[in-house]
Amino acid sequence: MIGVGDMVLLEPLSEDSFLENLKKRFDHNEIYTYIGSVVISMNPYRSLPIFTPEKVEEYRNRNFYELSPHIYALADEAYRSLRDQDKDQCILITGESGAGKTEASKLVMSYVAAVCGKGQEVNKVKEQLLQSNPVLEAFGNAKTVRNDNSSRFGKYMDIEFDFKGDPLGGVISNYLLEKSRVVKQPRGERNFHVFYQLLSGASDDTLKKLKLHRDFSKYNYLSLDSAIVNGLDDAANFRTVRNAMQIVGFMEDEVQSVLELVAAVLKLGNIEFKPESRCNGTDESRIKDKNDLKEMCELLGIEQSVLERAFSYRTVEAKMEKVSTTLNVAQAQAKTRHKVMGVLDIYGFEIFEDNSFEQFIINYCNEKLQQIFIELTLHEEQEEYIREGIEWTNIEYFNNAIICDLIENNQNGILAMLDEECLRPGTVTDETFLDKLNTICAEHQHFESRLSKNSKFLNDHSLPHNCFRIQHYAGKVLYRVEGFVDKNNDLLYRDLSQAMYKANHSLIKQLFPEGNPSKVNLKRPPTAGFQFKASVGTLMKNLQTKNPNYIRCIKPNDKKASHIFTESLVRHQVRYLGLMENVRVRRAGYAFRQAYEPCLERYKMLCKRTWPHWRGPEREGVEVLMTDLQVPADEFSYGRSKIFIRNPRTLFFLEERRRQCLHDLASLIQKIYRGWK
Ligand code: AOV
Ligand code: MG
Repeated sequence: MIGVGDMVLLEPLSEDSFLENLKKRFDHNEIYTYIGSVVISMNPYRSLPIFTPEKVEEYRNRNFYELSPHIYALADEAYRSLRDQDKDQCILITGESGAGKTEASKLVMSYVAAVCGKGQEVNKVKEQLLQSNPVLEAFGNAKTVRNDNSSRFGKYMDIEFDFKGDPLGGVISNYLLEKSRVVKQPRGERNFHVFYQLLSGASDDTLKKLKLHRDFSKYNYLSLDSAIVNGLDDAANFRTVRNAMQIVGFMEDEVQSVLELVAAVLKLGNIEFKPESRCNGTDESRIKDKNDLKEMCELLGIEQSVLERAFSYRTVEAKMEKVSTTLNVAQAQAKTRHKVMGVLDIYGFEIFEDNSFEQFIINYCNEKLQQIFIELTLHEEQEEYIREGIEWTNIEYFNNAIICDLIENNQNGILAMLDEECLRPGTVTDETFLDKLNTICAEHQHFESRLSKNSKFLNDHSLPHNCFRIQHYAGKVLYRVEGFVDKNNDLLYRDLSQAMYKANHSLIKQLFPEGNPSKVNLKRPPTAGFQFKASVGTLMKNLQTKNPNYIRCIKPNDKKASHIFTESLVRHQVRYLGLMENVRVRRAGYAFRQAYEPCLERYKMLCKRTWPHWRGPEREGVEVLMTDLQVPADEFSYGRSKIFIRNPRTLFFLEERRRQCLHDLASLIQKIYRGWK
C-alpha cells in the first residue's frame, strides 16, 4: 500500500501529513483514499488502467476495506446494501468545477451496470441508462475555462431495481440549465457541445437538409477563439450521440426534429436587427437580412410573417425548456416498491472573473450539498453518540447553514428579495435589486447581524460598481447584478411563444405549450430562483431518505494537467470540504455501528454460547460474543441500542471469521452429502 489508504489511520494526523499522504498516493497513481466510508477522489487528468473489467471482478462482492481504496468499492458496497438489505442508496458526488464529479458518476453507473443482473431485457435497460450520458452531455455540457466538459446543469438520476437487484429503469431530473450560454459565452469558452458536434460530424447530406454550413465562423452563437478544444473529437462524439439517442429510444424522425431545432437555433443567432424610423418619429426594429429567418422558418415549419411579427415586437433570446427524461416508463411505473439508487452529479462550485446569476445558483446548490454532508456526516454523527450515551467530546467544524440561510431564507434571503423585486410593480432594474440588498442590510437589525457581522454578505465601498460579494464555504465570490432580474423573471413574451406554437413541427409545439391560444394562462409563472430553490429543497429531502455514500472530488491543479499536484490548491479544497474535521470526527468516533439484534444474528455462529439461539437480551448476547472472540475492550463501546466498533479492521476480522465459518459449514455439508451417496 502506498502511503495510508484510510486517513483515519494516519499517524500523526495534521493538515500537512494529510496533504503529504494525498500527494504520495497521487504520485503513484493511487487517486482514491478513504476517510472511513467517504471516498476522496483526485482527478488524474489522464486515463489510468484501473477501470478495466478485471478490476470490476476484483472488487465485486468484496468488503469495503478489504482491497485498496477504489470508487468501485463504494459502488459495490452501495449496490449490495441496496440489493441485500433493501436500503435505498444515494451517491453524493461533490467538488469544484473540473474535480471529476461527472467522470465519477459515470464510473459508479458503469460499475453497477456491470455487476447487476443479466439477460437481454436487463442489458437493454443498462444500455439505456448508460447511453443517457452522452445525450445529456451533448446538450448540457460545454467547454468552460475550468473544465473542457463542464456540466452546465445539475443532474440527479434515480436508478430503480426490482427485488432481485436487477435494473428496471431510471428517472432523470435536471436542474436549471445555464441557458444563457446559447446566446453568449464568456471569453475562452464554448457553446453547448451539440452545435460543434453537429457541424463537425454530420454528413454533407444532413447538413444540406438542415441548411447549415460546416464552418463554425458562419454562426454568431459559436464563439471562435476557442471553438476547437484539444483532445475533444466533436465529429466522433456526434456519432456517439446519434447512436446513443437511438439506444435511449428516440425514433429516427425525432432525432431529425431535434437536429432541426439545433440548426434553427444557429440560424436564430444570425438574425440581426436594425432600427428603422417610422413616420411618427419612433424607431422600429427591422430584420436586416431575411435569409436566415427564412431558413429558420422552413426548418421549423413556421410562416415567416408570423415569426417576423413576433420578433419585431421584442428581441428575445433562445429558450430551452427544462427536460425531464424517463427511461422505460412502463417498467419504472410498475406497482411494487422498487429499490432505488440515486446518483447526484451537479455543477461544481465556480468562481469566474465575471460571475452572474448562473454562478449564484450553481454555488447555492453547492452550499446545499455541503450542508447535507455536514448534517449527515459531522452533525448527525456527533448527535448519534450523544443519543446513544457514548462518551464524546465535541469537534468544532464550520457549519455553512448560515450561508444557505442568507440565500434562501423566505423572508429576507437574497432569492426572496430578488423575487420581491421582480414582482414589484414599477421600474425594476438590477440596480434597484442591489439597492434593496444593501438597504436591507443597513436597516434590518436582524438581517444586519446575520449578514454583516458574520460577514458572509460582504458589502464595503471598495466593491466594483453593481456588485455584491458572498463569502461562500469554498471562497469569496463577487457577483455582478447585471441580468439578475431578467434571468430570474425568465419571461418569454407571449407573442413569441404563440408564434412558436403555430409551427408545423411537433417538437417545437411541445416545447411551447404556453403558446396555445386556447390555454392562455394569465398567471405569472414562478421565477427561476423560486423554482430552483423548490426543486433543490425537494431533492435534499429525497436524499435524506436514502443511505448516503460520499465521493469528495479534488482537483490537483488549475491547468487541466496530469502529474501536477499544486499543494496550495489542494490544501484549500481539503479545508473547505471539511475533510480534516471529517477525519477527526471519524477518529474520535467509531467506524462502524450496528443495532444489537442484527449484529447478534450475523455473528452468533462464531460463539458456542450464542449459537444457535441466545435466549437473553440481545445486548448481553453481543457482549458474550465479543468476550468469547477476545476483541480488545477499547475496540468497541456499548450504546443504548447499538454496538459501536472503533476500527474497520475489527469488523473485517468478524467478517473473515464468519466467512471461514460458513465455508467450514459448507464443506461439512458436502462431506455428509457425499457420505450419504
Ligand atoms: P466535474 O464534473 O467535477 O466538473 P469532470 O468529471 O467533467 O469534472 O472532469 C473533468 C475532466 O477531468 C474530464 O473531462 C477528464 O478529462 C478528467 N478526469 C476526471 N476524472 C477522471 C478520471 N477518473 N480518469 C481520467 N480523467 C479524469 V463541472 O461539471 O465543470 O463542476 O460543472
Ligand atoms: Mg460535471
